[in-house]
Amino acid sequence: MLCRNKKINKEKERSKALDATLKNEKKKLDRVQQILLLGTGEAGKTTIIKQMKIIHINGFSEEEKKEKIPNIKQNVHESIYTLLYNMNKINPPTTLESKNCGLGEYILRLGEATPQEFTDEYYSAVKVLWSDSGIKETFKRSNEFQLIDSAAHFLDRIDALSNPNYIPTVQDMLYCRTMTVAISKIEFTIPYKGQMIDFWMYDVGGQRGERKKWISVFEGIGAILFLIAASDFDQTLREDGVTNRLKEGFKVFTDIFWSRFVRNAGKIVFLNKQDILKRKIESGKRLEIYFPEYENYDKMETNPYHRAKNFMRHTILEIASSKKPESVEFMPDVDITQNVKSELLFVHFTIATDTSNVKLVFNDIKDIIIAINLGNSGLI
Ligand SMILES: Nc1nc2c(ncn2[C@@H]2O[C@H](COP(=O)(O)OP(=O)(O)O)[C@@H](O)[C@H]2O)c(=O)[nH]1
Ligand SMILES: [Mg+2]
Repeated sequence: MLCRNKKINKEKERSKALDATLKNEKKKLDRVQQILLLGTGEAGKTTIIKQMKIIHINGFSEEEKKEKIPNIKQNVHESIYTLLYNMNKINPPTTLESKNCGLGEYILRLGEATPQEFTDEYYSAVKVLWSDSGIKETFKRSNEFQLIDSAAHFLDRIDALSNPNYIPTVQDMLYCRTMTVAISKIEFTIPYKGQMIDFWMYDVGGQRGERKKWISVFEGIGAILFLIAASDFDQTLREDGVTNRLKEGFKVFTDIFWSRFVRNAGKIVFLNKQDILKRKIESGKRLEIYFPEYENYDKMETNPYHRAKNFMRHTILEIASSKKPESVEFMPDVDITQNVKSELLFVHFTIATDTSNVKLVFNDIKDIIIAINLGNSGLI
């Protein structure tokens, strides 16, 4: 516990220092394209930052990859523990094949915290359990509890991870989930029309408790990249286990879109996790259960996945063209709403874990960001 507090304090200090640096460097900002990543927890913000490092900087060194091994192991344990723990919590409950009950009890006995040591016995138990029909059934119903998105990726790779010489692949680095609590920044340079343009991209925590910090980074921001996990439509928030995650994503976007602090910023929405959305819709999950208005949306579209993703884009455009809200959630007592130029809004469908997809989309939006920035500074 002590260590944890220390870590948070350290991160607070770093966040404060970054704030101070920002103020000092204010003069330089006009020439830099600043992008702020926003969105609810687990929408994919930190994954986009990792992609910028892969695409525009130098990717991950062997050292950086090795440093992530404890986090990856944590993802493995959290995944298998959560699946087992929830088998008799969901209604109707699921059960392990009787031959695997002992292995299930062994993992549950280790507790929620990541074990100190990952033994051969541990790895083989996880491997057997991951192929158990009861666990498979529980995994299919993982929208009924809180399971990290990287669960299937790492549980499928248990053989590779158990090798003592294991070095994470780039894909492992992209899937590794760690919660962001401070504000961090990545800088990169892109050639544009014969000159080099500097970009600063900021990553923030997305959980409810983290959003108060967002306002401290608004000043001078040229573009907001707002991430919504489109696949979240049948899941509830990790923070309360009740609120629909996608509805929360739309609600927070509404607050940001209408905030006067980002009046002149370009607003780009990534409807992310399209791979998971497609899989869910094609496996028969029904959007109308959570969004009744979907029932009557574009009945002419015969491809169910296209219909679902278009509905989400439609919802975003509706938010941007309807009346401004009374107040916004992260500043409840202040009227910070305003009239927004909706021509500054762009919507993309993305898969943040897919480097070639992010490369294409980013190439598209960088021109928009530069154009908006030049427009704001009166240069065009
Ligand atoms: N399959 C899939 N997983 C994604 C995608 N985007 C993010 N993830 C995973 O979702 C989890 C949460 O992403 P993260 O970037 O940490 O979200 P943040 O809380 O917004 O920073 C990570 O395990 C990512 O690897 C996506 O488009 N598809
Ligand atoms: Mg994050």
